[in-house]
Amino acid sequence: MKKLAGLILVLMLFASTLPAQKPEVTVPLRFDQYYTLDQVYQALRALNKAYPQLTTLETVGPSEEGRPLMVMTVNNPKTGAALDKPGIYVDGNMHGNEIQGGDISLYLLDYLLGGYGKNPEVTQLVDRVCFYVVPVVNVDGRYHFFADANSPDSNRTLRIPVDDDKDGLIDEDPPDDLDGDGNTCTMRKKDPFGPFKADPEDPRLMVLVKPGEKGEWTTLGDEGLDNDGDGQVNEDGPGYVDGNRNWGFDWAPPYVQSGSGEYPFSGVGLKALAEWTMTKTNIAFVWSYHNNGGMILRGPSRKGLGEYPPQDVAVYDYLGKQGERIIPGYRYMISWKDLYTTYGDSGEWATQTLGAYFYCAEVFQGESEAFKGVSERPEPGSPREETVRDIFSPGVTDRERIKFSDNVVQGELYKPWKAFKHPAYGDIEIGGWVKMSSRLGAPFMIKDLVHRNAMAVLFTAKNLPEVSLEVTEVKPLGGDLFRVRTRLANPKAVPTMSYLAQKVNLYPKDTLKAAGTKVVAGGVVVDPYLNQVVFKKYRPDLQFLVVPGFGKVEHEFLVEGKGELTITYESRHGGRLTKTIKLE
Ligand SMILES: [Ca+2]
Ligand SMILES: [Ca+2]
Ligand SMILES: [Ca+2]
Ligand SMILES: [Ca+2]
Ligand SMILES: [Zn+2]
Repeated sequence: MKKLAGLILVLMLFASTLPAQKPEVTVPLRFDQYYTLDQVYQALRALNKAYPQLTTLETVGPSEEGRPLMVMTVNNPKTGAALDKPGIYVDGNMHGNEIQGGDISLYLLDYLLGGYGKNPEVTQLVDRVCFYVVPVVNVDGRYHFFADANSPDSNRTLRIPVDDDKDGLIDEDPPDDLDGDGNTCTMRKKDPFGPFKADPEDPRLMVLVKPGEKGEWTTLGDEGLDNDGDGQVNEDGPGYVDGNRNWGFDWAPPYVQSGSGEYPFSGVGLKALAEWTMTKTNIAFVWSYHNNGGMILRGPSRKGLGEYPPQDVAVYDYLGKQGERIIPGYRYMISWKDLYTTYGDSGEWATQTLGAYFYCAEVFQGESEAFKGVSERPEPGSPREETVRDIFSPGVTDRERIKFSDNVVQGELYKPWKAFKHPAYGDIEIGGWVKMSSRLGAPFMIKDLVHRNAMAVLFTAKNLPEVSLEVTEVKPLGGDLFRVRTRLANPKAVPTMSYLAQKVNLYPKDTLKAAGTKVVAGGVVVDPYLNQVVFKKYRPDLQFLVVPGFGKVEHEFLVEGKGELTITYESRHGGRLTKTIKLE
């Protein structure tokens, strides 16, 4: 008994020294902080447990470090099998430090599932469309971003060891958290010949000296030591295979583009995910979430691939412009032209291999952390506004950001410079922007970001093909002969097959099949008023077609014999429909 009391006392003492226990993740999910990888897993399990009838939680492949890559499918089996409905795929956090995609994915899931049966729009959408959601593609990256000391820009890639400096040692000299605060900030040293001086407006910031001006500071890169004593500091950190340069379409080797890996899909998690997506033949649209800059990007990712067919561009333009309205400040752009060229990215894989439409969203605008009153803001669209726009942080300067940090989040985003004795550099200072800054909005702004981005996904999901099959005419032509006309209509923006997929014959087109009685002729009605039909020479009972966005396609069958005629429409992205009529 005494022993037990002693044990309890020890446990109590131990407990009192632990940091406050984090509350378990519960449904509905909260969006007032970023989820760690472990919390993402907990959130997915909690959603699956709360909505078992609508969700399937699967593990795809293990990552480089053996972590599960989790995929949640939202489908209502009562309204049909997942593969018989148009599908939309959403992923996030392919780059380890670009974590918001994980939170957007969780918000999307929570919103769809929580709204099902309550909000008629959501209910209708969940009944009609299948959602595949992969909150975290780079699971090792998300884990390490939270667990390790980092800068806002570090820890981007997959955990595939690469000897960056070709010295025979692998990942031997990463950045080091010298002051143990969980960040790898910036190092600087007093230097009258340095290129920087203190910013006269805010001495915590530095500005470049003008020609002839005396310098004050030299920057020495990310916080760290020369761990291997080779005379270079932080020259070989963990990995460097970029998860968004290692996909299996239009891949290029590292001498063309750094980070592409030794061969396409050398990332084991990426490969497993790609294989999984290839079994989901109904994926008609893909959204992939990165940060930052406030962009909705479409391909092509490289000029040499050529512009997409104009009908596809029309779909992108329509949905992209709407995205700009749903997420104010975001710009709809073309990735190679308005951002930069990439080889082997997931977007071109989705477009050219899955035959889906694809947007990459670069979420978070630095502008949301500007420190400006309304009278200090240039008129939107004015020449003055255009000149302050930097592609990744439009309309915000470091002077504003540091004031935002000081006054809106009480200094949490910026570490004041502190003296440090460095074994190689001597007396230096360490300070600057912390890990959870710059690319990541302050936590109080998370909900706005995740909600608006999830609503942009919902708008595209609502615009997935919604095909109806109508028999518009059954006309006896005398004897046993009948003329049957059908109309397949789609009131939504996305066609049942992208024009790019049609152009390269990526997979068979949709089919319309008439069965039951003898089909003597069949073809597409090119002009219903002038009765112009282009008949198909062979197998008239089986028509190949695509139902366009905001459009229709009509067919005519001449059939012989009384009885039942069954017309079946089948499409990868447009679902499956059947109509049976009686000929008498
Ligand atoms: Ca090395
Ligand atoms: Ca540090
Ligand atoms: Ca070194
Ligand atoms: Ca180092
Ligand atoms: Zn990215």
